[in-house]
Amino acid sequence: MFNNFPLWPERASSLAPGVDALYIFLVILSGFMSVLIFAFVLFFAAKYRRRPGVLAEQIEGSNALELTWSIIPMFVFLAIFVWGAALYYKMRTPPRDATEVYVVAKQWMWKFEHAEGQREINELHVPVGQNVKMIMTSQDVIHSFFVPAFRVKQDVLPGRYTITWFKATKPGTYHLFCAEYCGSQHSGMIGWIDVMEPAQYQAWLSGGTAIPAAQAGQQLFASLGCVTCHRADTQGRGPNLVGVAGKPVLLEDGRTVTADDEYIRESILNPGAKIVAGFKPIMPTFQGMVTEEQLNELVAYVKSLNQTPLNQIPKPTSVTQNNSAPSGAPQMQVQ
Ligand code: HEC
Ligand SMILES: [Cu+2]
Repeated sequence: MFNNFPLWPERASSLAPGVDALYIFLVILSGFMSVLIFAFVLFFAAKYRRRPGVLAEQIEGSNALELTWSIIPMFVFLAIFVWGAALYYKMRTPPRDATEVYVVAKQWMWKFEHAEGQREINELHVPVGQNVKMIMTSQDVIHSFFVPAFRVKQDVLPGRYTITWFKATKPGTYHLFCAEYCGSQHSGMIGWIDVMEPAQYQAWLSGGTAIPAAQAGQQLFASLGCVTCHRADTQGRGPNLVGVAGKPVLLEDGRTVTADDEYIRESILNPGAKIVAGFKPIMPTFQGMVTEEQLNELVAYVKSLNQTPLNQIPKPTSVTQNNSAPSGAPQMQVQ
């Protein structure tokens, strides 16, 4: 019935029904209150209209009435708060088993790199039913990653990571928008999320010879000289990075922070910001020496050290930076 007049974009992610339910609840509640208030206004306007010979009398307040209209709304607002907070928390917390996609936004395109190494521009292939975590940054100005069908919107900022996640529930092609005015061709900064059946997705993934992000990161780790300080033993001048990612790190100033994506990123760009306890601030900054993509690969590599010990990561056979395209997925390299 509403096919040509959709009130909502398609619901294609696990988060969509929850977001819509809260939204519908708020609309109905606001509508109900507006109707109620207008009804009372009209009713009282008629009831207490001016009539010849009738004088207005002073009506004192009523405690019962005041308490009722304070306490009932309080519980309604608290319910909205708890509901909204629970939903927000869920949206902000990527499940642990999520696969990771690195996103670099720039004027005016979206660049994606899968953990498996596939690179895409303005198009992202994901399997249905899989949690996908987006680790996003911008090369220039503020952008915003917005997929209405997933009910996902997250600002993408230069100089840091922002995170979002989704689990697509329906195969299909969904619009991706930039939702932050970012310059003259902002309106053209659009793309597609292709949600595929898992088998189809596996076929798509294996259609190329991409170097996994972590492996590309390992090459950089060697070529940039990180490996001279960060060794797989305890003899290096920097900390052994095996098992660091995701764990608490004790800092020289006594604080403890979690080594999340943002921490690892900051350690590379601004090593002096957080000094690991027991180490000297001798690590040079790599600001300006690595692209956003290379930074993502380094972060992916440091995280991969949790799964495989440093010396057991298979050595890449070729040291090419250009990945060839999987069939059906044109790939471009843009800096
Ligand atoms: C000159 C030696 C040196 C080089 C080269 C170096 N680092 Fe470091 N790195 C250190 C030291 C020392 C620390 C600990 C002090 C600190 O936090 O700055 C450290 C800390 C880190 C940390 C935080 C580790 C933790 O346990 O919390 C990460 C991540 C890191 N480095 C990554 C890199 C990467 C990636 C490169 C190459 C792009 C690199 N480092 C190059 C010496 C180095
Ligand atoms: Cu933009």
